[in-house]
Amino acid sequence: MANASESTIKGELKRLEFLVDKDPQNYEAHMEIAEYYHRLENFIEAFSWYNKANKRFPKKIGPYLKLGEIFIERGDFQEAFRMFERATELEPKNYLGWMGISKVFEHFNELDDLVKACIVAMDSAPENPEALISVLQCLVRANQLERAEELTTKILEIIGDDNKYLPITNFYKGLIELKRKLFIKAIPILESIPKDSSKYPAALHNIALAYSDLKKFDQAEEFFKKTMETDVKDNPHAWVNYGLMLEKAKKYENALVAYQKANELEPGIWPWWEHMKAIFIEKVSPPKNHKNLQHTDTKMNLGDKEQLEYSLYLGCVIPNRYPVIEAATRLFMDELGVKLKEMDGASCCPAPGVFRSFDIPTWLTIAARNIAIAEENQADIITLCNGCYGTLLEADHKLKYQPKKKEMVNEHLKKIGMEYKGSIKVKHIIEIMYYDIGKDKLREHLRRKWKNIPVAVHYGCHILKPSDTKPWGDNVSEEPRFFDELVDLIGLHSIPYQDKNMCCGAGGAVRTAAKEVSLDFTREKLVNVRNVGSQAIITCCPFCHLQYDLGQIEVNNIFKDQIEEPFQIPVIYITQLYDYVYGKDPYSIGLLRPDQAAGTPPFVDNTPLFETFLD
Ligand code: 9S8
Ligand code: 9S8
Ligand code: COM
Repeated sequence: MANASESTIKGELKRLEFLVDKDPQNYEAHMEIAEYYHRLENFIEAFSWYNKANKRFPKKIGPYLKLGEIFIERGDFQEAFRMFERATELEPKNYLGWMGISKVFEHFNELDDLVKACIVAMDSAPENPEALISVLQCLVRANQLERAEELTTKILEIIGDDNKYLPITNFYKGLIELKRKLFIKAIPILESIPKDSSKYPAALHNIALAYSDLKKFDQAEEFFKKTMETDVKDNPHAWVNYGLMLEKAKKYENALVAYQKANELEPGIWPWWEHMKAIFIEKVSPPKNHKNLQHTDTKMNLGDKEQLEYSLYLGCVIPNRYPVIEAATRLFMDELGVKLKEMDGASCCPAPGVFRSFDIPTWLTIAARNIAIAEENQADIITLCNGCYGTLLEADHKLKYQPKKKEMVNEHLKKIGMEYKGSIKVKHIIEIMYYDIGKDKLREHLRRKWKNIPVAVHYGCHILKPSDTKPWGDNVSEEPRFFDELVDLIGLHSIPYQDKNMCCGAGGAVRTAAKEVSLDFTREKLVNVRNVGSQAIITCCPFCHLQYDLGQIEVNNIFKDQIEEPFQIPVIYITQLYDYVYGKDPYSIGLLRPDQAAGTPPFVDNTPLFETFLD
């Protein structure tokens, strides 16, 4: 049969070529020939015919669009852009040109430009459902969920109830809710996608993910099984997703099979299956020299300067509640060749929102004692917590510039044989990453990137305010970017959300004194973060971290009736985020939990971060 149709095509091609020979001005014949070759995947011939058409009919938009498509297929996005740009110059109202341009922006991850191109495309074909659906797809990819939602409403109005575009429109509607982590809302929409729709397999897969996030593992498994009866079975990401779900369901043997399948399809896609096997199946501790745990010995190239070295100040929350932040940070610094000196005998900083609010001399003296310990180390302080940073930096500043205060604290410190000199600086880990290590160095150690997923960066209060003693530059504190830049650097996409600089709710002793009030802040922040489809919250303060992670569970209980669905937004500390892209094992850095022991972080499951929605 194939041969028969092939020979018909050959005949057809002969006839068309004859037409062109007879009349070189026959544009349609040129394009038909090219399309035949294109369909036969004979790109060279297709390209040469489109090119010929383009040269002979420079005012026609068709060849530009087709050449653009071929360039994209070949991965030459620069050339593709040139073609589509020319097409939009010829016909500014042709949505295909704008969609082509948007594909190029999507490839280069230029999300703002992508959205702009989509909007022009949308305005160019306001009543054409096919065009609008391409725009919809692109808005969902760019994570413009509110815009995308408006567009689905518009498309549904245009097409009515009974239309071939209904399933695909509903599919994106479901995907929008899924990205918002509104699983209970997403499932019925996705379930309405009929079997004969091209989106059916992706819908099955996404339903499986939703059930997995809802911890309804039986249903999740049922849908994964159905998914794997479709073409999705050749998608390695889908097998990783399947494995992650089985692992959560504690079906480790089956998870192993799924991971192996994923790695067969794409070597190295989920290298941690060996580790999972050791922990859960063989019940031995994972091999120490596991390849993902090995770190490079690259030392910082600091020119004449010596190796970077800091006094590690841990504060209270990390050792008591989130020791995994310490582990992740030590691994991170070790990878970069940064030396950390211990601060033996350090106490609470003391917390700015608590001690400073009650008694400044006491606050200052305790802070001075901590700084003096680091002075004995002769190494600047690295703080991993905004509150500790707030206290130690502020106290250091006061003591350096107000001699009377320095005298006062040293009188006290003398009694224990200590002295505050003012010989070192107090720094925050974000400051050290941004200024001392620098983006170039941070980039050098990358072994993988995060998928381009939208995340919400939370700065927290004490890293920004009071701004006069902070190192971020004039007027930065109102609209800071430095932390977002560090997050974007490793592949993620930090997205804006409402009241981004608002307090997480924990600080200033509010969590201790008025838990519900503090959690109400957190609830509001979580709503804002979820609305824009953020897949995680990134922190640089263990107290904020605790408030979002453990606090999220508390919000889900206390505000059950006010929130649409329970929140499930993973919370990641900055060094955990980096360790993962530096190839560290997710179990060792607390992203995945080796046992499900209640009462240990993370309280919100991080697995969804590694999952991929199919669209
Ligand atoms: S230490 Fe005691 S309570 Fe806390 S973590 Fe940060 S702030 Fe300083
Ligand atoms: S936000 Fe307001 S005060 Fe704070 S820094 Fe950390 S915790 Fe959350
Ligand atoms: C917040 C510290 S990190 S405090 O509660 O404001 O002191």
